[in-house]
Amino acid sequence: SASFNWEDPLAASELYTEEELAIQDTARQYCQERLLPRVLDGYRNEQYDRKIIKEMGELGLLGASIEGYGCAGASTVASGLIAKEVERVDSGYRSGMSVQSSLIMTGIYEFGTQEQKDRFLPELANGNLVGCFGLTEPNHGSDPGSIETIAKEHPTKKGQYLLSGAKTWITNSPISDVMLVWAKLESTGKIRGFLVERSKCPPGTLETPAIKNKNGLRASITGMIQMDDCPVAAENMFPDVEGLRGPFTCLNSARLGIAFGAMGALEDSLSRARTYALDRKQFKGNPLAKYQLIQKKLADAATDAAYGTLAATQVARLKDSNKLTPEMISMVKRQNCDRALTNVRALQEIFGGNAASDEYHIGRHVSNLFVVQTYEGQSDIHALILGRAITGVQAFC
Ligand code: TGC
Ligand code: FAD
Repeated sequence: SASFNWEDPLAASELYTEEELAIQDTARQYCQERLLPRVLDGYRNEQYDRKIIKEMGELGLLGASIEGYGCAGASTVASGLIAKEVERVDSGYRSGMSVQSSLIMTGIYEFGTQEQKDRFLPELANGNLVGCFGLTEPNHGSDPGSIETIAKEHPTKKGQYLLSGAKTWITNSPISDVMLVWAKLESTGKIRGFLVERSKCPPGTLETPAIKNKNGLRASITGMIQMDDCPVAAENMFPDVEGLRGPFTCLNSARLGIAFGAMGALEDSLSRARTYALDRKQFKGNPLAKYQLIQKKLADAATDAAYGTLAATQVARLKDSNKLTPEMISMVKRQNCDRALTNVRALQEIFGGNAASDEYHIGRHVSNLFVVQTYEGQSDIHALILGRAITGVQAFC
């Protein structure tokens, strides 16, 4: 007969295929054995080890739902479960992976020429190359339609563009070999995607300084992309896609990964809070877990983690059966990030003063989840996307 499993209360695992469960197991083993032991050091010292991308590539975790090019060709659910396992350790590690898998690899796979796919995808899949995605600018975050980075045709060299402008808050940029930069074509004013290769940029045309002293996502590396007449061959431009459909298609994939990932961070926090509440005794030798107010925090977190996982799984299945709409992704990205952040903040209280020590890990999840709720469309922006779909009236401006 069935028994209640607090770690999977609504039996989400029943919805996964054997292959998906095997991929989740591989990811969990790697994350717990190889990433968890590094995370405190990485977070304390703001150090991201580039080897992590290579290790993930060797295990087939990068671009896992892409067919061919050395990728696993797994389901969207399997990709989501990978994100969940990585973020169970740290949102920053999931971030570095999301940018590689969902943002740049998906962009090339969906919109690249055959030559671009052949040249970049296998090397991004095995982690030999590190990539990033440059959309946000110092003056334009939630409103990427207003970006100012410009691509103009080279005045003398045919088949070459010169990119100028600045991108900021770009995950992986300081260590990237190839950057997917979104810029407006001077001649048309339309947004286009360019694959900027660091090795082909003459000195002084490209800088990618790191943004230091973050108070969240410290185990990932974040920086700027500063371009000053940076030459990019026309063969490195996506040939057809114009406007925001390009970057948003990549974001659809990454946002769904975040909806799974945030549930990993929440589940890890729940598990740690439960252990702490059973061990820690206050008032006549009772464990904290005996008190009703503590139990409510655990019940709330377990409920939201279970609901969020099921919802993300449903959206991923709809994606694989071509029944997805972007609003579905907005709904699960927003809800899962909001619920993860709210619950993790409540669970943090269970640790009392010890929550202030990073060795209990809970404070790290809280700080990370604030960023996760903000990037790839802050929660209120996703509320407006949903509001527009519900009413037919847009409220952005
Ligand atoms: P809007 O008029 O809504 O749309 C413009 C064009 O884009 C198309 N489109 C989509 N296409 C595919 N998927 C989607 N989800 C799409 N959403 C819109 C749309 O059909 C239209 O196409 P066309 O051909 O008619 O031109 O555009 P808007 O300017 O009104 O957009 C407003 C808003 C708020 C929805 C949008 O700008 C938005 O989502 N803002 C949030 C910005 C954001 O998410 N930035 C993310 C930066 S990357 C990042 O954070 C990576 S962190 C990674 C990590 O470290 O893990
Ligand atoms: P703003 O757009 O200035 O928004 C500030 C606040 O105002 C938000 O709460 C927002 O919801 C609200 N707001 C804005 N407009 C409206 C409105 N019309 N109605 C109501 N409220 C509104 N970007 C990339 O391109 N690539 C990356 O790899 C990347 N990685 C990141 C990593 C980190 C660690 C961080 C912190 C950010 C990263 N970003 C990246 C940038 C991220 O996507 C943006 O920070 C995010 O989209 C929000 O933009 P903003 O910071 O400019 O905030």
